[in-house]
Amino acid sequence: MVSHSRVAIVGAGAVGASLAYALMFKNICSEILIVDVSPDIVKAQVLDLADAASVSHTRIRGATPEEAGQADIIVITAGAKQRDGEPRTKLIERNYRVLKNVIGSMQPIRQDAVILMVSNPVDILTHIARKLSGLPASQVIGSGTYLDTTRLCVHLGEIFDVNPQSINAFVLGEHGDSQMIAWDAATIGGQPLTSFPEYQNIDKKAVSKIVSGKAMEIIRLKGATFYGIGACAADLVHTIVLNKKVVHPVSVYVEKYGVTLSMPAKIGWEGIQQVYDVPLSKEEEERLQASADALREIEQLY
Ligand code: 6V0
Repeated sequence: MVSHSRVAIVGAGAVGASLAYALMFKNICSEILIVDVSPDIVKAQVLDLADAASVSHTRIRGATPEEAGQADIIVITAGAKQRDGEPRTKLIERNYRVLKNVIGSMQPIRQDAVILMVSNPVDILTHIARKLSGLPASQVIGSGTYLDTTRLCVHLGEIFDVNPQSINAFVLGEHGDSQMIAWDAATIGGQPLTSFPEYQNIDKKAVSKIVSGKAMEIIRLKGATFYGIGACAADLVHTIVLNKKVVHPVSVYVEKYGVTLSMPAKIGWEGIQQVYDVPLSKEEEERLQASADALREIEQLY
C-alpha cells in the first residue's frame, strides 16, 4: 500500500465496474470508492465487488461525490454509451450534462488530484473536465487512444509473430474516426517496423479500420465494450499510483496542436510529466493535424 492510492470511480456501470475489478487485483490501492447517481447500482456493484475484494484484500466501498473529490485519483466513467452505428462525437450533448453534474457535485476537488476521463467522447470530455475542474492540464488525462494502441499492438503482434508488448507503436489523435497510426515511428526491438519484410504486405487502411472499428463490432454483437477499457484504465491508474513514469498514449492538452488529443506521455504521481513529439512522415503529420482540426472545431463550442 502506498500514498497517492485512494481511487474514486465515478460511474458504476459496466466500464466503472470492470475498472474496479481489474484494479483491485493489482493490490495497489488503499481504497476504491464507488460513486453513481443510482444508489442501487452503487449498492449492487459494491456488494458484488466486495466478494472479489475479499480475495484481493482491497477495500472497496460506496462513497459520496464529495468524498470522490478528495481522492488522489478520480476516474470518471459516468455517462451514456454509444449506440450501434453512432459516432462517439454524437454523445457530447448527453455526456456534457453528466460531466457538468459530476464535476459540480465533487466540489471542492483536491487541487493535487489527478482526473482520469474515460467517458466518451473522451478527448472533448477531457477538455471540458479541465475547464470545469480548473485543474492544470497535466492533472486531467483522458484514456484517449491507449485502448486503440493496445488493439493495434495485438494485431501487429499476430502479423509479426512477436509479443505485443515488444512492439512500440502508437495510435495518435482522436479516440474516434480521425485517429491515425504512426507507422514510421513504430519499432520492434529498436528496428523500424517499415524495415521488416512483413511490413510491405500490410494493408494499412485495413489495419486502421480493424483498430478503429473494433469498438463498433463489439457494440454490434453485445451492446457495449468494457473489459478492454477497464483493463487499460486500471493500468493508467497503476502507473499514476506507483509513479511508474511509463509512457502511454493518452489524451492531454498538447500545445503544438492547441487541442486535447492523444500523444505518448510520461505519467506519474502528478499526472502528465512530459509529452513526446513522435517523428511522423509528412502524410502522417497531415493526418494528425486533420484529427486535431476536427477536434478543435468541437472543442471551441465548449
Ligand atoms: P453504463 O453501463 O450505462 O454506466 C454508466 C453509469 O453512469 C450508470 O451507472 C449511470 O447511473 C452513471 N451515471 C450517469 N450520470 C451520472 C452522474 N451524474 N453521476 C454519477 N454517475 C452517473 O455505461 P458504460 O459503463 O458502458 O460506459 C460508460 C462510459 O464509458 C460511456 O460514455 C462510454 O461511451 C464510455 N466508454 C469509453 C471507452 C474509452 O475507450 N474511453 C470505452 C468504452 C466505453
